[in-house]
Amino acid sequence: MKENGEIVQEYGAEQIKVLEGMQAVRRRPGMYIGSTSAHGLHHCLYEVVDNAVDEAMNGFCDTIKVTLLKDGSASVEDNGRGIPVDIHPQLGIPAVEVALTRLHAGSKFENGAYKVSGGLHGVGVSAVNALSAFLEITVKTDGGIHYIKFERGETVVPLKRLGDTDEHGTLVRFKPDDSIFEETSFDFDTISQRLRELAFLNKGLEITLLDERTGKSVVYKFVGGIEEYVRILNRNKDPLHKDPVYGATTRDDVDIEFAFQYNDGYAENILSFANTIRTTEGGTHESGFKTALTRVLNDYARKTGVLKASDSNLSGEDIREGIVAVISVKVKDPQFEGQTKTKLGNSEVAGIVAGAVNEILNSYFELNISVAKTLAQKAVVAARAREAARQARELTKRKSALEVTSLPGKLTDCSTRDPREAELFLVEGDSAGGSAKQGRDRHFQAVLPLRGKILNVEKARLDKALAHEEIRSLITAVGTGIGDEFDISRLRYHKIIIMTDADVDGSHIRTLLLTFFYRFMPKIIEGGYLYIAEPPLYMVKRGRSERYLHSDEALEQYFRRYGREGTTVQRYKGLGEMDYHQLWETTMDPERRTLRQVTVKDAEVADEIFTVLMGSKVEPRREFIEKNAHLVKNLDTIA
Ligand code: 0RA
Repeated sequence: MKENGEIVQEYGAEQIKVLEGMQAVRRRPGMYIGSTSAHGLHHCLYEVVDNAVDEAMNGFCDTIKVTLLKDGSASVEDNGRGIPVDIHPQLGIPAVEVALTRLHAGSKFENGAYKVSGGLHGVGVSAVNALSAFLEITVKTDGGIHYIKFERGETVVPLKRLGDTDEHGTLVRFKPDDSIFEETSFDFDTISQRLRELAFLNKGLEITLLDERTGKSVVYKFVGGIEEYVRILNRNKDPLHKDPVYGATTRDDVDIEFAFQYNDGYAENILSFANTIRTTEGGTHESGFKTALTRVLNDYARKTGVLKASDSNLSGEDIREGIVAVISVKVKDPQFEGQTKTKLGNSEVAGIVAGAVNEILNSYFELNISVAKTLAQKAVVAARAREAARQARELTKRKSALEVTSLPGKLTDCSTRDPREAELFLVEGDSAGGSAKQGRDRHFQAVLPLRGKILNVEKARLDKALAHEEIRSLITAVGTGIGDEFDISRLRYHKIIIMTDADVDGSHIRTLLLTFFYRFMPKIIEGGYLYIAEPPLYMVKRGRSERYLHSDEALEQYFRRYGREGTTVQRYKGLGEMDYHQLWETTMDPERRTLRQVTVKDAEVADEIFTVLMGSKVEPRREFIEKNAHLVKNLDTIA
């Protein structure tokens, strides 16, 4: 052992090293906190918050309060055990001082007892201390209230005992040094969002944000954790299954937690986190999750015959259509890679996560067969739609290469070349098509007849429909192309009007067309270019007067008002029953017709009806129709 004198000398050397460390941080702050912009500023606050969150993650605290003060400082208070204040055996100074003045101090805040540090990139709170005009800590622990203060990382008030308490917790308050930071004003919304995320990732943890500069405050607490997060992300969507699928486990020292729920949309929304840090670039945890999901659903689809032996596997993309998922892992030594250091690089994590998720999902789907079925079927529909889109693109590409501007032969075009005044009528059947052609105003009204073949929506899948010449003609006539080539500026008509019979076949073709536009040209609907013509159901004649009526209710009302006597009622079963003159008067003349603009909601409803109706399985179709009789009826009468 060394003699006393030598220890003092070493202590001095140690002190110099500490000061040099703090100065190094101040000289090159970017190396520690990324930048000295607003980003770096908030990074500092998160570093302090993460220490409190670690305490919560380890089960020692359940409340954190973040305060933005008027003097530009910020404080973070937790009700954890309190940062240790006992004297460090080797260094002879309080542990709290060691933690705040030694870079990567004592491995207490990065590794060691802290199995998983939320600390952003492990810079530690000492770097924050170095970059603060002042940083003070009040610790309640071991029966006492303790206080220590630093300026620019140097101890200015050594740890002292202020009084007694039987409470415990830590309060850290710091003011970023304005000679270091270009931006020194904390942003409420930015911080609020991060705290909300942390609250989701740590179920039950209550996090309060109070802005004393404005009086604004918010409290986050999610007892349901990431499962609740998924529900909230799907709040304005229509989920395909009631409860999110949830799993949590620890495997090979990796904590894994995931939740997902599908909606009836087409987007993929996966949020992944590693050690509570949002990994926007994904990484090994995310790919492990995806691998397992793809594997399990493919196995399921094969086992149950949703996929035939001759079908190729469902792709990951198809399987993830409509998913909302949150994946959170905690690993010992996270490696962050990528452009923005938001990609988890630890290679072993992929296999660990895949294995764990695989197991959990297999047993989940064994117990929840209906969810598995729904998801597998949804993926099959996605696969078909994707393939159909690809084929249609090929076809239109090939076509346009051969005959550059040639329009389909079936199209009777209008003479105007101004899309803003041009209208395209999609007419069911050749005979109605004939009337429409005769009755139209040829200056601005074009007619494209669609033949009955594609009427049988139940048997004709969307991909089959796309193989139809009519649908290809439609794509060419509209002018925009579909899928990746879609270009709204090439839209040839600003009103595309579906004109079909008011019967079951008419409703089927509407369903098909709405679904088609919704899936392949959604911007046509979003832009308000798609309409449905509403032809009359009846013509009532009395003497020389003729009245067109659009519904049974209108007919009843007519009888109530005028009586039945002397009237003859003609019921139109199809557009073909009207002569061209009547068709113009009742359904095509802008002055007299009724058009209904198609909304995205209409199209979504149609899409769901289509999805179920086209299914080859009788049982789900029957179930669906029974369950949604009102929707189907609605679609038959209004759409
Ligand atoms: C006990 C031990 C350790 C840290 C803490 C408590 C602790 C640290 C912070 C930071 C903010 N709030 C806190 N609350 C408690 C050191 C690690 C160890 O030696 O286990």
